[in-house]
Amino acid sequence: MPALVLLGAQWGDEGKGKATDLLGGSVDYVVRYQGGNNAGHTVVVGDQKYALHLLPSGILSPGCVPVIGNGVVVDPSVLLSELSGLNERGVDTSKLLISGNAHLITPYNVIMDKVSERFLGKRRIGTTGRGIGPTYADKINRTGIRVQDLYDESILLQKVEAALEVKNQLLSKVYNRRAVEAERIVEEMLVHADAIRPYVADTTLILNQALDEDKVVLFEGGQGTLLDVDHGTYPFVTSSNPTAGGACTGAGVGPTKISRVIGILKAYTTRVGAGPFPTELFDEDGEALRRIGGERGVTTGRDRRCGWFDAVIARYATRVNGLTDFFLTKLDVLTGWERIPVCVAYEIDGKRVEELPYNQSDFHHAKPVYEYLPGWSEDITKAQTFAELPKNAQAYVKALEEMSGAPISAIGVGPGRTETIQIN
Ligand code: 2SA
Ligand code: GDP
Ligand code: MG
Repeated sequence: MPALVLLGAQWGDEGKGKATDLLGGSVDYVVRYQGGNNAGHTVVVGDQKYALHLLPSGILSPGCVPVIGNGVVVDPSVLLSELSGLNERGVDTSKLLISGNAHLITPYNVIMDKVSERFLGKRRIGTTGRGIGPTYADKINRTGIRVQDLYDESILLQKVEAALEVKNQLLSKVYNRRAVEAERIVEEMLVHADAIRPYVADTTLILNQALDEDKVVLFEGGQGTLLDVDHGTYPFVTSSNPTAGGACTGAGVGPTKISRVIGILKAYTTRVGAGPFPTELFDEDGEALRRIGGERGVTTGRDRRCGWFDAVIARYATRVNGLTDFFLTKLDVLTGWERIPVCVAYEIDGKRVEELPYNQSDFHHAKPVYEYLPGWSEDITKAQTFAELPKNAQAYVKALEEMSGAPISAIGVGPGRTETIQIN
């Protein structure tokens, strides 16, 4: 099984960091293929907690080569501070590889993200304000700046000037902001060039050679399926493709190489930022999930919106990603409820709908149809096998598996590495 993809099956924050770290010991390369430092992946190793934003979670596994693929957007100053933070804690980061084709988040892209959100007011997306959307917009608009441009000063200046032509008009005439000077931007960007240079590589070539040698490559998604710019709840999405296909374009590896696609699935649902969320709770149950689950943004510190498990979304994730299996996370958070509602279908304009509607207005109107599963009160955080779970917890997992359309191969019962039940 040379190449596998691990991705979020809901709206992100399902526990991908922990899952990647778990597999880290048995893989040779861990590759981020989209997104940037909007991600917040938490890994708990013993009594140490790491919050990774841009770097792949595999960086914490000593035998593993961490790779930032061409599909990622890189903020150089964030990259270097994340690296030095890990170095201070004794983590070796010297094996990191960064694609020369990855796009750079420039200072003006961060400004554009923040001012456009402010300008949108009530209609804002609720972005992380890290410059992600404007950087991908520049990439598609062919006015982006790539990592390799840092090593050719005259080309860098020309590209920055071209990128600023329209942006400076927008900044001064629409957003009422000062225009940005190209020379100052170039100066600012070059400050980091030498420090990044040792990591820059032809990552597509390296990964394909590794696969030819039967090395194991894990592609780690950021955000989640419903935040995908093509398959998510557009426009309330991020600007990249966290879905499985994104791993191919974001790393330069063909789909024939991928033999396993794991969806990380939380035992309930959360979302950060604006947009539709059929099972969202506004009562004390939502508050309890947030408190017990520690549902707070790892990057921005925002409270996450919380709701019950939504099987329609899980089925959709199985379909659009071709999932082979799920890791179910945070089952322990549900301990203590007498009965647990699970959304099995939607009611839209009086009709029962089993599959996620492609029409945005239908999804906004979707009301959850709940089935109620019996809860459990025993502490499950020490369980190491499926048989050790209380009968009702076992039944909950089996019901979710049935509704979601792919087998569950691991269950998280706590944030630590060892708090995981492997099945088969
Ligand atoms: P952006 O900044 O352009 O990607 O924002 C667009 C939408 O994508 C959502 N988004 C996220 N949702 C969940 N988790 C993410 N990472 C952080 C975390 C989020 C945080 O791990 O907690 O700290 O707030 C993430 N990144 C982007 C975002 O909320 C917008 O809805
Ligand atoms: P990611 O973005 O998908 O990597 O997820 P985040 O790190 O943003 O959020 C997941 C949170 O849940 C982190 O605080 C993890 O430490 C924690 N976590 C992961 N798996 C489990 C689990 O099975 N049980 C509990 N209680 N916490 C978990
Ligand atoms: Mg996260």
